[in-house]
Amino acid sequence: MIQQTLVLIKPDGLKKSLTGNILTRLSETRLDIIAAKIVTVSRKLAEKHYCHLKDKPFFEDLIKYICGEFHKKKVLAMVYYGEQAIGKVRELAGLTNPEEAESVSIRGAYGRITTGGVYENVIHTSTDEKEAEREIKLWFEPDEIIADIYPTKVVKEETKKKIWA
Ligand code: IDP
Ligand code: MG
Repeated sequence: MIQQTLVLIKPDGLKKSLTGNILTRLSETRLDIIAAKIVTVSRKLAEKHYCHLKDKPFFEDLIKYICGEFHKKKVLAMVYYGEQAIGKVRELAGLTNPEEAESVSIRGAYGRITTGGVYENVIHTSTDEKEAEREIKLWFEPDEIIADIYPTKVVKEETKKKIWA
């Protein structure tokens, strides 16, 4: 089954200069990158992304973590596309808890649990097709993705936007 999945290299991954290593590991999957950008994560985007965890005791620290308060204020957001994309990337990423993740997985190799209890696990990947769709639509506009993965429509925009001067 052809799928797409959202992949984020989180602020700790960028701070620790792990981007190259992580992309090399991800290239083992032979999946295609169909979108990529560097994003400074707003609190609003972070809260929407992690809305399923809003009642957890670690939620506030998680929001600070993904917004880059503990590292650099940026993440690398990408969409990977191809056969069984979700499972392949999840498998390479490893378990959520970096101490339980296999040591050869990305999270097992590079993640840590802080003394404050945040799982700094360097990468996010979608869990299933429903989550992937919600997350990809949250992080990317249709024009930023080079494949037609979900239906789109054309609307006339009245809002102001910045262009090159
Ligand atoms: P996932 O990233 O493996 O899909 P989720 O349950 O969706 O795991 O959690 C999102 C993120 O929240 C995790 O990647 C991790 O950074 C953080 N997190 C999840 N569970 C815990 C926990 O029990 N303690 C601290 N941080 C957690
Ligand atoms: Mg998740």
